[in-house]
Amino acid sequence: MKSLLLLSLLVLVPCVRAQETGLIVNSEGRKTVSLNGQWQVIVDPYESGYYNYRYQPSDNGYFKNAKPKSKSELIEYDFDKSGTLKVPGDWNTQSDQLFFYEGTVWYKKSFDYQRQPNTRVFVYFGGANYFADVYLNGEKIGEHEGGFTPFNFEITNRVKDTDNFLIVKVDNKRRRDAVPTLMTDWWNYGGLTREVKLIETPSTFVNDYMVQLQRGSRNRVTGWVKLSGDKLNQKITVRIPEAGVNRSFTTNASGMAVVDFTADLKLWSPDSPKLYDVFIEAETDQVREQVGFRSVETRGADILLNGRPIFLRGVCIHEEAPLRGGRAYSREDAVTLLSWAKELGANFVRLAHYPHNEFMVREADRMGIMVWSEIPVYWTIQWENPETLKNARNQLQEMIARDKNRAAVVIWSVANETPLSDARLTFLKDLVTLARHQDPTRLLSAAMERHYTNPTTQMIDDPLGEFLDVLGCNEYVGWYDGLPEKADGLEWKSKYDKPLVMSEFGGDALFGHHGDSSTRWTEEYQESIYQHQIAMLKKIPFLRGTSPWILTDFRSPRRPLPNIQDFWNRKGLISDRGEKKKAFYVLQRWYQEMR
Ligand code: GCB
Repeated sequence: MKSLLLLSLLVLVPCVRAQETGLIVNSEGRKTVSLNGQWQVIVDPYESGYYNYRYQPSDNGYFKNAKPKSKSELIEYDFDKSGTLKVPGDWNTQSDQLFFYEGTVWYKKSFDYQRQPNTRVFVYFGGANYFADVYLNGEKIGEHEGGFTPFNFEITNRVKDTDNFLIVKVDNKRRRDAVPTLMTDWWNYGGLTREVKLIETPSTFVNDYMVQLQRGSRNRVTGWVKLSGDKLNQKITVRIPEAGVNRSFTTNASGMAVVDFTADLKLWSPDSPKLYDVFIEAETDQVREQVGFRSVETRGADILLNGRPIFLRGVCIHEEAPLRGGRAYSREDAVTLLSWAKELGANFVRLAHYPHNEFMVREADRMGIMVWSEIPVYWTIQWENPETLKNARNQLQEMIARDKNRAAVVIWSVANETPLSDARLTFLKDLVTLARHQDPTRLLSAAMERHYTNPTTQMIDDPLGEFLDVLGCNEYVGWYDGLPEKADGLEWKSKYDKPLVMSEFGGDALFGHHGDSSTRWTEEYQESIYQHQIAMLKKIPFLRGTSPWILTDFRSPRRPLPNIQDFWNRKGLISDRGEKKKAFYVLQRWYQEMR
């Protein structure tokens, strides 16, 4: 019996990730102190605040925030006399000088903090692009790689009542071995791009939990609760008052309890995005969250939501702030973007090409929009480099850790348009296995490779398809691949009996630029692509979703064409100023027909 329990623990309690002792989720209802606002900054292109002139890490870097103690002491920096930048926010759109900058910027924020007895304090970053070294009061407290996932460090024994200074070195230099690698088609916005806050918890606290319907079930909730602290053995209760759930469990010596109960739940769906107040109560702590419950699975080529076949009427979105440009980071940004998606008739969004800020996913939960979320394993990363794999694994784990309780998220995707090779397959299979282990409830996908077997047949037989639940394909028939009419004679075939989501298609148009439908860059050309594409898509028997590229124009250094692109990818159905192009209405009409 004991070994059975242990076995089920091993199966059900996959892994508690990365930051074992830290807060993984940004739990609502906790005491938090925002560190958003203006931070003092020093731009440091040669990293002379980090390395000495022999290129060795210096003991007296800028993180010491030193001040001359006498009139003759030499100190060559001064945060207090340098400029400021707003956090959250990218640096590129806050200063003309930093628009194309890729390198290091040092951020400093001073604060006071009266910690209550028997509490713990964490400093929490929603995201920093790309590499962050974090120092408190002159001492290093941690570092983090990856531009799009949250991280936190405990500062309980370091924080003082007054005059703390938090310094973060943020470096967004691209690297060949990083994830993403050197080449992307989006702007490398640098900085503390998401919220920064202090979070206070009791000394033993609910570190993390997962409560979701078991895959394939519509009334059995399974998951786990994990405590962190020195009183790990506790009774914990999961309550969902509106559904009459009040169940208690006991955590084991490592603070872990398996949660498993049945409940009569009104299920979450785009038509009825029901969220319940869920209380996780331990003896020493409690958290409250809004959680929706829904099942998602596949059967042959069908995607089933709550047991019923559904078509994912979607659109791709970059984390580009609507109207003002720059990285999106706020609830308002999320509401604007997702409202446009709704207006289009979408019930689904593909959040490309990295995990977006948490507001996007939480608003999608509230608004009833299904989400595909992915990591920036994009194009040609270093498949054979174990450090690159480790990095990709970590980003995947952090993405799942943050959003695993969001009903809106139905698909995790592990890669985008990666070229076929054995090394790539081994790498991506590893990510698939990891994702399934960490979250057995969701569907897995990737935007895969496909190829022509003859001029009119597109074949999906990428070996990765065998390991995925949903096939994703990007195609640009009518833009990079022939003219729009080419779609008319195309037939799609698949080696797999699995649903296909056409995860990208489209073409560029500058809003307000008009001409006939064969003139590139006009709204009419883009409109024609959508017309021919839709006619083709309707004929694909195993198609179960579409997320054309893309909701709004977004910045890209690869797009210099003057007066048309001006460093914007113009494939948006909506311009960077919020103006809807003709193709928007073509897609809207199709999505309305399908409702
Ligand atoms: C793609 C990529 C996407 C690009 C897009 C384009 O296939 O996945 O990141 O932005 O094409 O516009 O070329």
